[in-house]
Amino acid sequence: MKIKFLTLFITLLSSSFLFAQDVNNRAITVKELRLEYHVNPKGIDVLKPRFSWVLLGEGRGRAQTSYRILVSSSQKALDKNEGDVWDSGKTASNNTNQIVYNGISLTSNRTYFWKVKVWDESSAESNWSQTAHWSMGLLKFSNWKGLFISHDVGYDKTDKYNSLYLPPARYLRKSFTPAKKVKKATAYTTALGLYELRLNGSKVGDDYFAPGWTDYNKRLYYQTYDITESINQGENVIGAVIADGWYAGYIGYGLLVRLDKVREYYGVNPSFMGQIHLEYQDGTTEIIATDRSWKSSQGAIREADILMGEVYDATMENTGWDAPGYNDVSWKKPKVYTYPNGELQVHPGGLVKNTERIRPLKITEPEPGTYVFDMGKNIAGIAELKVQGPKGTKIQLRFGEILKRDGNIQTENLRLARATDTYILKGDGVEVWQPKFTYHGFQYVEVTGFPGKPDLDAITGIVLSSTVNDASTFSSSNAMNNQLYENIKTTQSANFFDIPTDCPQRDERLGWLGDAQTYMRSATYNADVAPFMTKFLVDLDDAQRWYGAYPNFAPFPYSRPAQYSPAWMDAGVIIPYNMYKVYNDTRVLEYMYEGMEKFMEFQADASTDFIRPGGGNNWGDWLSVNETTSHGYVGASFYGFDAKLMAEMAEALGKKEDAAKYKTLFENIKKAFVKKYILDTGYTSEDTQTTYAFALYFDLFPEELAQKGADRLAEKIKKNGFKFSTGFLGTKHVMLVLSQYGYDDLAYKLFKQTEYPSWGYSVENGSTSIWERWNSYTKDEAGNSDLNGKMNSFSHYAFGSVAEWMFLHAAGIDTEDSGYRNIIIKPAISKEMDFINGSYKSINGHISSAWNWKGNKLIMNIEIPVNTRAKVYIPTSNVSNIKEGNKAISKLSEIKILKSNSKETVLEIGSGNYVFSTKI
Ligand code: RAM
Repeated sequence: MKIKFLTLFITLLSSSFLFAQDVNNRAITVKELRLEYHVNPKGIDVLKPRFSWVLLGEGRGRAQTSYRILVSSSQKALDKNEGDVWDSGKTASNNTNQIVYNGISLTSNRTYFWKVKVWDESSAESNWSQTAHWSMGLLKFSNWKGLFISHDVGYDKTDKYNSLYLPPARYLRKSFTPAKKVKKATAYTTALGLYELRLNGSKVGDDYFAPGWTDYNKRLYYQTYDITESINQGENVIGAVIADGWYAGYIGYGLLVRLDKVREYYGVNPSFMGQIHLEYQDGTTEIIATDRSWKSSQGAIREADILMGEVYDATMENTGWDAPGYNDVSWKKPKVYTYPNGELQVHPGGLVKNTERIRPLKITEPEPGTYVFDMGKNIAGIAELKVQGPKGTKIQLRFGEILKRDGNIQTENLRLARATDTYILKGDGVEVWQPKFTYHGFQYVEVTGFPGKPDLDAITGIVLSSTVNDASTFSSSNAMNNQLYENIKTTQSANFFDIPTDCPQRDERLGWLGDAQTYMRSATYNADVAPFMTKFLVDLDDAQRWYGAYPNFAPFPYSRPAQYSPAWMDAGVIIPYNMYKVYNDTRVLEYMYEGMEKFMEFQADASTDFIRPGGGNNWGDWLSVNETTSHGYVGASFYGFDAKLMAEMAEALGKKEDAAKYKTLFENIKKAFVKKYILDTGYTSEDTQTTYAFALYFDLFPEELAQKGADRLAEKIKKNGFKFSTGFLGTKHVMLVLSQYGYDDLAYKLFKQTEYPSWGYSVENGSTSIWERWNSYTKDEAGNSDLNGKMNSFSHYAFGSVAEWMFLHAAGIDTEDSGYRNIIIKPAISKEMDFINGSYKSINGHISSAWNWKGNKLIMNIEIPVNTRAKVYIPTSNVSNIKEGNKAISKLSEIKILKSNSKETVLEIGSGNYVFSTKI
């Protein structure tokens, strides 16, 4: 009896164990915890930060019905499930992002620990997530003790247009000895200019180009570094190397066009400010702040300028200057500078990092002693030099994107960016050197002065970027298009450099807004650009002109009047809108709203009867070929688009009256626009490809004429040999509109085109990046043509805006609402491709959409993340013909048939993996 009972007990136990396991398999797991879009950010200053996470779970139709967030002051408390800082309690909500912290007020210099659990669709509770953490920066003025310190290096400015002024870097150091045993040490540092923080002989952190570019008159970002591990119990040395950077150095085309100021747009002398917080084990604290007791000197960096390059004389190194035991008697007292008006804040985006190290493919020697290293792709960054040779040997590095026919690098298109680095050897074994305060756009590195013959180890490509392109994958049956996708990512990486620059190589590198707005949605598919763009919108808001226009680029360091342009200034509305659409971010809309309203007023003021004229510097559909769209048309159509987006954003913010106001404005603009530009035949009055693309995409065509307009666009493209006549603005809109109006086949023809002008033309000419112009280069001209030497960049992301179409249409991944909670899977299925595979890591999780043909059978592989739903468009009217796996869809309760018409069948599905097939 006893034994029987025991067996029964064991059976029960094991079956309940099995059952539990089954439940466990189905349990949702919570991953990718983020705060303000960052993983475990150090030193934030958002007082009500936002949480997000991603859910994983087996099966289909999985969802979150509630969550509970715990925030604790220590890991210990969190482990005991004590939310002593915030316990959200079980909160009925399906939100997994943009969840606003609502606990006690957060304190300077504190670390917080958090975790989250969720309840699923059947109220089953998940495990706690792993612990995440963040720390707060220095939030109050009274927390700051540091002074801005540096020293002057006088110079003669009289010949500013004909000679470069490139001052040496300044070095600052301070020796200190902690009084007691250190529990935690944190550095809060910044500079007007650029700085590298050093501690006990090493660089602190892995940032480049700190503290980033802002309008320094309005704000300056500081960095927070946890330096606990590097602090010694005895002597320590904290140091900083500082250079001009964007603050005091050459920026953009100022020198080229001989602006009144060619450098020093924000200030003359770079200076450093910061402090170290030492928390001792006994609970007491000490602060080591920049002050007059620091020491200041010069060193090996003789010149350092973003555009011009760096000169490093290793014979002038103050060996050991940033480590204990150094004698600094010859160093001077620093000078103290005042920081004028701006705020001291935390960089919302994160700084530039080294995202990849590249070994060169080969070395050529076009002339004796001139070695050209081919890095294999056109990147932004620097070259690390490794060399051994006699003291005083001078090596020069120059950079080019293409080669001339004779094998030498072409530098003409760099214009006045000298882009030259020099290293002078100390002659002390193997020397490895990287510049700190310059960067270049290049595929080729020219090395001269090298002692002996260099091998491939002599140069390493250090790719620098603010973002990592890991949000998507894309492949198709057309190899050229796959290379195009790589080229787009390479160029995005090269230009997402603290701000979205137009190009990384010549004397420009400015945050050009026409480029940025046209590319914004594409950028979101390739990388998580939410933090990067949050920062850039601050720049954009800061750069808004007093009269309401957004400028041509941001930050805007030049003091020129009327610097705005239709389709460039509209970035002030289009970029925030996309932040909302893609990341469900309404906070950024709130931040921008007042400025956007002012911008709308500026436009209203400039308009007559709801037609906004060209005005400002109007570049129209910049770099279009063979067709010109009038500036008036660009101005008027973008005004309509702005009104439409403003209505949607006002709605998202719950501003009902404003939403109605902008809806009415849009209708009025549309009426006026139709009257002026759309003919009864369905043609536009200008009849260019771009005019159709704008009017249709911006919803400015009368409904009854829209299809006719699209037909005319298609006809024009066919007549043009399946080629574009569009520029920066028109191109992507042509693609989007063709797919919207039933011309997927035609869109693929353009996508696959290899004749000029097309993307394929650049790929076939060996490009590894996106060019500024449709015809930037041809193999025949091989870098020798006039065009190649003038305004011509081989790393300009604007034409890469086709990525938007590749994901929205070719792969068919879109969001119906904001933030991909309600997903649309509507691939552009066409016989022009055998297959397309696309995936995208949205803020709500991983989405993938792949389709291929097996004869006449269409197969669609789809993955929808937990807690989201999708509408899937299958291009057949025959519902009974659609299978999922090997079952008819009508047999599967988790698949809802929403509608079916002559064109397509629309299904609704929940999370999970699906394989649909149908005969077409
Ligand atoms: C060029 C820039 C940019 C473009 C403007 C109009 O110099 O490179 O790409 O937006 O001009």
